[in-house]
Amino acid sequence: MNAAWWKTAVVYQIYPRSFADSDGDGIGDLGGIIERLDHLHDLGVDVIWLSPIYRSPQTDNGYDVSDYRDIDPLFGTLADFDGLIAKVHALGMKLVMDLVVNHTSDEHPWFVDSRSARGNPKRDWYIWRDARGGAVPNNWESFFSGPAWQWDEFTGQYYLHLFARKQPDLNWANPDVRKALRDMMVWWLDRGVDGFRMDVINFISKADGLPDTISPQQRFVVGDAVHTYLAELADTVFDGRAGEFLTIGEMPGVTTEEARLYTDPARGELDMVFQFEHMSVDQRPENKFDDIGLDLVALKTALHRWQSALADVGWNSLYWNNHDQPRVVSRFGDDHPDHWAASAKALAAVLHGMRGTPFVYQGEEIGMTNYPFRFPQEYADIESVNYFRSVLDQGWDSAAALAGLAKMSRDNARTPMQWDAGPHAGFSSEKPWLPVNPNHSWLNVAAQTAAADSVLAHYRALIRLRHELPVLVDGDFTPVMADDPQIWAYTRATAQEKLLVIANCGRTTRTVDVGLEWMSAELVLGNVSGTAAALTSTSLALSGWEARIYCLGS
Ligand code: TEU
Repeated sequence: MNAAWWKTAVVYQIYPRSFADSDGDGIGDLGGIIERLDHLHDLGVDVIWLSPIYRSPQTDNGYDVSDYRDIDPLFGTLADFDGLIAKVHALGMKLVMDLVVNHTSDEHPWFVDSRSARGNPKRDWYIWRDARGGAVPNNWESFFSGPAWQWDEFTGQYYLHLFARKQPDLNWANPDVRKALRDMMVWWLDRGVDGFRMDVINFISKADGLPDTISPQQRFVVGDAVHTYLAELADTVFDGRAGEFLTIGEMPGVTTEEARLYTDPARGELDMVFQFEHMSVDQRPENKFDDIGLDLVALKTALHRWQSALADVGWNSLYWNNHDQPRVVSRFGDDHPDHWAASAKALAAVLHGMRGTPFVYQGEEIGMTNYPFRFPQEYADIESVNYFRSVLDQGWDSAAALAGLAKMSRDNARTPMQWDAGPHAGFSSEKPWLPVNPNHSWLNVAAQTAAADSVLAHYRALIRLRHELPVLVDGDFTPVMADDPQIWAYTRATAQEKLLVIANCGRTTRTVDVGLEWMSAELVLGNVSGTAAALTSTSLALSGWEARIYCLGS
């Protein structure tokens, strides 16, 4: 078995604002998380990753930090946090914080000082530039629509913001910035935190001279100092504690070649990264809200590429969902009530069977689906709100934009966790900040907790298999039927065990021949009740969205 503890772990992501509300303000909080820890312990997850809970004006729901060393009153206090981490550790789980250090809020004291005067000592903590030809310094674009530069009248310069105007980018080239951030990270580790998920950490180095981008798919030009900065963090913040902590780099656009370097244990930069290749197969590169539909072979090819690229060095994260992505059942599965559960289980099986650390996003374990958004005013997410405003400003097709938002908006992942069929789905005693999906009347934790054939039971079983079968951690990955447009199949093998993971990713029954090798193989997990415990024929008839995992040799 691999030495690194996180190679046998499963991580659960909580978006605190939408998880559970204990103080009746309609917004999730730390007290709500504490009340629901048993659900996570019963699920069997090993690590909890919290999306940001730092003090923030909430322009980007906490990804705009105004005080790195305090908890936002929306979520509670530092004392509440200390109570949470004590309970998480008492249950044998670990807690990872979301580290948002590419940018701060414009209300952070550092930026308030920086913007106060050109000569302020903190001016160079952010990225300020003069106008070029009376306009923005270059052609960089924000991820939240519009230019990535904001004019500051008071000091007569622009500042860079790759995201919202209220999220100015920090200048990582400044050693004082890096020192202040390192000190903050150590402060949290000393408080008991077990690691960090590092927000857009491959954005922290910008190209010298801030040159114009040369392609419409590039929003800005990355620099070449990310490895240097990460190595510096490893040598200082994590020095002497290597192996105890989990570091995950969120890296939009990262390539397999770069990821091999970032996650190579010999380099000690990161344990794993979030890559985005499989999250863009159904989106036009220039516009994520322009849904081009799912090509299963493209999806399989993307994930298989990452399996082979990191087979001999480095480590994969495995995810379908997070707070930025639409719900996978609606996106890559089939959220029709007749196929919803089977497709949720099938997608879970093909992901959790792969080599890497699986991440489960809140609500994924019960198969939560996209929300039935219809009107622009229903959206809260700044990315969605800004996008629709830019569609109207440009005179583009607003109906097409609304259809794209309904499919891809981040708000699909942020509707309240569905605990039960009661008012507000048991999330809160009051009207939540974002509407609850009406399907919570039947799609909720309470309805699945005791059901042996529920999506929740299937996730519990997959997580248990991850803890019990070494081949799931160490086994080689080999695609099978890679070009089939409906069947997703692969094997995992060590010298002692071999698994066949196979799923029918469509509604129509498919019969496939798996070869003599699999005769008498043992069924370790299926998603259709009554499936034979062992294979008696090499011909498998898989019903719509049926998935099976067979094992030889255990
Ligand atoms: O997201 C980084 C990122 O790439 C986003 O553009 C994300 O991929 C996009 O919203 C999906 O289309 C991180 C956080 O996860 C996100 O919630 C923040 O809004 C963003 O950084 C800025 O901190």
